[in-house]
Amino acid sequence: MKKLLIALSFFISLSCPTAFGQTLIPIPDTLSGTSFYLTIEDSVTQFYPGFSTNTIGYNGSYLGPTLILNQNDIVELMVVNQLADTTTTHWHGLHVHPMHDGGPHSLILPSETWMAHFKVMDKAATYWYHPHPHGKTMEQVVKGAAGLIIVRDSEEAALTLPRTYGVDDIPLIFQFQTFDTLTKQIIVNDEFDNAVLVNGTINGMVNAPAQMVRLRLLNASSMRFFRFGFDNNRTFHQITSDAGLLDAPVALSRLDLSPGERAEILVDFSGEQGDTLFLKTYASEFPTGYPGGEMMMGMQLGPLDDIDFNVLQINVTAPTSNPVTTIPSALTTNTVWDETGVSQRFLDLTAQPMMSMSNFFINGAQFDMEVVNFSVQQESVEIWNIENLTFVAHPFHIHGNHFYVLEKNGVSTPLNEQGRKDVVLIPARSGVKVITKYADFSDTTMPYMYHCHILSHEDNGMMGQFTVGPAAPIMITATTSDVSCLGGNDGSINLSLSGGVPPYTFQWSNGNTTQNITALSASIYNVTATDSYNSTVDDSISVSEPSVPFDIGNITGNTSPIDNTISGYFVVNDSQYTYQWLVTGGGGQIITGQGTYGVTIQWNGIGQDEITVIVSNGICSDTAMLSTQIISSVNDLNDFTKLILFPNANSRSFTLHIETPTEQEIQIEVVNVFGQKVSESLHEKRSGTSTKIIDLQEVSAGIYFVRVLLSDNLVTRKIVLQ
Ligand SMILES: [Cu+2]
Repeated sequence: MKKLLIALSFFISLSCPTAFGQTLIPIPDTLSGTSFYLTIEDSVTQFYPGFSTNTIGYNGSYLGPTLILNQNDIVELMVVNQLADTTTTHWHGLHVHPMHDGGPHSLILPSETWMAHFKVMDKAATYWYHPHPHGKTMEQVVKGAAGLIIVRDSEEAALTLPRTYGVDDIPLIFQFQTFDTLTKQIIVNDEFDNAVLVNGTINGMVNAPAQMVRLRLLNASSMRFFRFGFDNNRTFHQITSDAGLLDAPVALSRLDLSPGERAEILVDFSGEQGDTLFLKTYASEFPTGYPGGEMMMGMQLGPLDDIDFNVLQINVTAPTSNPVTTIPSALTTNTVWDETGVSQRFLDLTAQPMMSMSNFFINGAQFDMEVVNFSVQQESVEIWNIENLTFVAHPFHIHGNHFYVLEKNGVSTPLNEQGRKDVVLIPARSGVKVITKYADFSDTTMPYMYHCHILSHEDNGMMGQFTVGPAAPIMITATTSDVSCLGGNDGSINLSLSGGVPPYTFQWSNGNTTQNITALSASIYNVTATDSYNSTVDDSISVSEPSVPFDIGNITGNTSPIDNTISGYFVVNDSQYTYQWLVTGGGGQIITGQGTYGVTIQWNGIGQDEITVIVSNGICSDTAMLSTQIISSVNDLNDFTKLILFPNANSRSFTLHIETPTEQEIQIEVVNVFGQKVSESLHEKRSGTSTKIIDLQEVSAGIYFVRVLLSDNLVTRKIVLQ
């Protein structure tokens, strides 16, 4: 019944021509320079006369200022969080280091300030910024937290194009919204959207001079797509895709924009002074499954779905004194990376059950903050094959870099999507191929995000994260007695030696290890090192006759509180004797045979210990000593307290993400393996989700532990500084 009422009131307003275009839309203020200050705050906005609607804005009550960035400038952007909730601010489409990307890991607590700084490496186009806190993105964005970013560069500046902001270069932020019919409050639910706002205005109008005008279009909706066109079906020209100029203007009468996508178009109003026209959305023309059109099996969800209607009135006014009247024939040259031989990545988008509108997956998994789904190698070109197995179209966004769409739905990409993109619309039961290359910002711990830009899908798990690994991840070196691997990521790496029987497999972590190979008989061996991201390096080594009967090599202390294990190995090159290894205080084990034996000791003590491992065959023996300190045992981890480090290793500046269910006095300190403090202790009261940036620039390389002492327990994480 409620849905019918919403639909009814909408049709009444549509049928009454005076209901449209009574309010001039505001043109967002601009901020320019190299230092930008944004304050995100709770506010109220009047969308309907007499109604105060609760909203969120940047530097204002709804939406935010347009940031004007110049290519090659080094900029800093300060974001002050005046919300009662945590937030983040993501620079959508910009090519920046993941630490400055503003994804879900860069939380800004209430009353705190976050600063991003980066060199503007992007090409001239229209980008945007919005919150990205996991699970809360939709609520904060639909309540109004979004703004445009315009990047300018010399290439675009050399073209004859309209670029007087707000006059012949008009920014337009389009949003479907759900307003409560009685209270006019924004309802955080995108299924029944009943209004369209342009720059925060319902039934808005804009003045445009009688000349060539550039419109910068952003679909900032949570879910619905637009199929833009004019009421007289006039031709217009698209000049940019999301992240840069197209090769040449593309003549269109319809333009689809899914959430997150941007396009700049040129519309020629020459000679039309005094005319009034409308920009419309033609949702009745959408293929099945496009949100806003006809959903599966003829289902219509919201009152505005599957119909064509006006979204913006345009009043053509007098031309300016020096109008642009032409359209350039060429704009730029987009060079797509060569596809031959590049690695392929496969992602599929699914829903469970099949017809679900709220339970989404990528490669069968929902987003987990603590799982990095994969790594791409810096400098390597990749093709991402993204298959949409659902009955709903999804806009797919990848952070930190642009891509080119190679293929859509099995056919070549439409001309107007052949430029730089960062969101690609994937129709229902269809697939796309995009090609990308992460040439910069290798960071094996701080991830970038990829996700559906339908905000309710993203918040409900249709998101993943990946890191950019170093360009040359693993180096293998060998002597007659040792083989070493250096590099790779922080996960475990397998090194297998084949050519001998049996093959030898070693595990190592933190990107480097040296393994003793004196037990191997003389031969040439193949070495394959594979890290946890499946980066593989092949090499071969030559081993001469071993010089010692056996050797305990490199027993290393692993004082991780997760498993409290100490591991090492020894090798044996004859089978005549019985070998025994003993650990002081830890029991022993009888081993016979020939080969390489791993030693793993479960160590339950807490505190500093000297551990001695002796391997003996009754004739000779070898001893390894290990000094270790176990900071905490696994039992100390409080189920209700989570401590996450981003990056979690090898970085001298990282963020602690702390979750505590109740307010607690927290002490944070960093200690070395002997328990000595290497940084000042911090005592703070914390509750809920909070973050703390730890900076260890002055600390020398080595293994350290971050200890967070709460009132009744201790949580510890190991870090390795290189
Ligand atoms: Cu989606």
